[in-house]
Amino acid sequence: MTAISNDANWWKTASIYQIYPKSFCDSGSKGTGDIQGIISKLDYLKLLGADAIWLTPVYQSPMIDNGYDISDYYAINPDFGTMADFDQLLAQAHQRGIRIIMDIVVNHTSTEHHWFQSALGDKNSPYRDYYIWKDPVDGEAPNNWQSKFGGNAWELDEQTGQYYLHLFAKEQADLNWENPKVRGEVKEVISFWAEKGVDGFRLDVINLISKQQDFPNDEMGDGRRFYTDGPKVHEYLQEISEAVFQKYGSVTVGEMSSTTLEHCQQYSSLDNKELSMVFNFHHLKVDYPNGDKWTKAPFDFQQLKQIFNHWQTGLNGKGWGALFWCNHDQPRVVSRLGNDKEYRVESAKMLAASVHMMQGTPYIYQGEEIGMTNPGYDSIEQYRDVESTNMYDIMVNQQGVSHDEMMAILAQKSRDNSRTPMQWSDAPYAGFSKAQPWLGVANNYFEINACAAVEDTNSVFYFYQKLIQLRKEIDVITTGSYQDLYPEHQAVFGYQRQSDTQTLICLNNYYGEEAECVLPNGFDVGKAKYVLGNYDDLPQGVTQHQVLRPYETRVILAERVSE
Ligand code: TEU
Repeated sequence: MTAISNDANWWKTASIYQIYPKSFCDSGSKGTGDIQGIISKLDYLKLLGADAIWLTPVYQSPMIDNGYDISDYYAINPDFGTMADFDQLLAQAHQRGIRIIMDIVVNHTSTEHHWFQSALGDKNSPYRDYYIWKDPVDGEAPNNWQSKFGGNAWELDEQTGQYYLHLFAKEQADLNWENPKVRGEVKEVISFWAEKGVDGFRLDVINLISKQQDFPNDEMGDGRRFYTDGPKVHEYLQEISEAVFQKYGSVTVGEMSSTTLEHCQQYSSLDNKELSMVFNFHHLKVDYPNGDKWTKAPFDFQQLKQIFNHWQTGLNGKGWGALFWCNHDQPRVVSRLGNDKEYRVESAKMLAASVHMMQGTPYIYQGEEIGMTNPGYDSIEQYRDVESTNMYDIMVNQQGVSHDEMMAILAQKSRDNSRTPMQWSDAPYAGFSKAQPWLGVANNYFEINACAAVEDTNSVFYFYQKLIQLRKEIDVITTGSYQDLYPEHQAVFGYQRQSDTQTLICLNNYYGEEAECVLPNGFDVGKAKYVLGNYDDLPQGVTQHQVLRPYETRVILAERVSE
């Protein structure tokens, strides 16, 4: 048995593995994953070296948004199993030294939640004020705020003539955090899971909880500036943190939609008054030209480097960030920024090293560790995601975008790209289930699967394993400052991490042709050594002049030896 360490800062050298249960492993033949399936794969996660699992929502839910629409915070969705299964998962993970982080969705609830069911149609319901209701303006929605999933963000309650706010699907009603009773309920929910022994929480879109209370029309945009990092968000987070997170010593990661560095410095400030760390998404908008996700576009490499530089230097010594490329809302990174054909293995490893050698806590999304790709769906019937199907309807049926154009956009941008079943083996349905899965498996599972990866010492899997180990062995990865070495370079993303005793350089060629760069003048190559690479024939000594092969990554360490 591996004991769970009691170091309060364990998460600063940890790597966290994200599980999307519906697509992870089906212990039976339902075609959807479940908790017993997760339990059966804990040894695999142990072999990888994961310190913790972030489990996306497994609560009772009508699954309009795959669990991000919670109808009961205290119950497990029977599709995933029972509370006893959950308790078993927690115990079995802890036995292996793996912690569990639960996903908490408290910006909104499902409209099937009993609070909303009572509030709907009844202005006198004790739960009416749990949600945000407004009268129509000139017979229309109260303002022009847009739902993140397309269309106006207000839905009419015909019986009372008032509208409720939903920043996501209309089945996800926003909670009214101004109401102290709502904040009380949130504390109770989180305490319930903390009492069970859960180690931490990932807080869904938590920087959207405080809305500007006059709910103005947005003449310049979709309304987000009136509720993103809103007026009382820090106050509310401090309140929850003091009442729950600090009491239980929970690690917390806030998902921050369209946030700023200044706010994130405060959300994750080192005095731990709000959250342990933050996810921001700016580096994943480099293929959204002019902020528009719904268009097919190459990524902007220079912008990517600038964004990392901004966040790495800006959080150092002030706050803490999550490091990641992939999650259940993002396309597969090897298809997005790498080359998922000729250089799939090389580019998957290079992309992994480029973020894992930064400061922060890395998150690995299921399948990323074996270099899973986008599935390349070519028919709209293959998509399940509410955002994708809504956007198809809006863009094709209402805005006149052609079907073919939209299919190309979805193949690049849809959230279903990452939600395809985990590829465990070359058995039917990739060994994910004995039955037809709820979402089609990518047809490359014969070659790309966990069994094959575990058997091949050169696989992407063992590269991730090594990255996880290096973070534990080399202090500068956690503590060092960050400097972008070649901000203008057209192909190389190279940065230096520096502490009093160590210098680490991470060089990454983001393209399919050879690229050259020169190590900084002050860097003593004589004292340096390669600690990691994605080609198996690294040159002997480190040289000042570096020639990187297609998608090559090299990690170089120099230590100051005391005389
Ligand atoms: O996502 C929040 C969010 O705003 C985005 O990731 C969003 O899904 C994407 O930008 C749309 O283009 C979180 C969850 O991770 C996501 O799965 C949920 O659908 C969403 O909140 C609502 O709970």
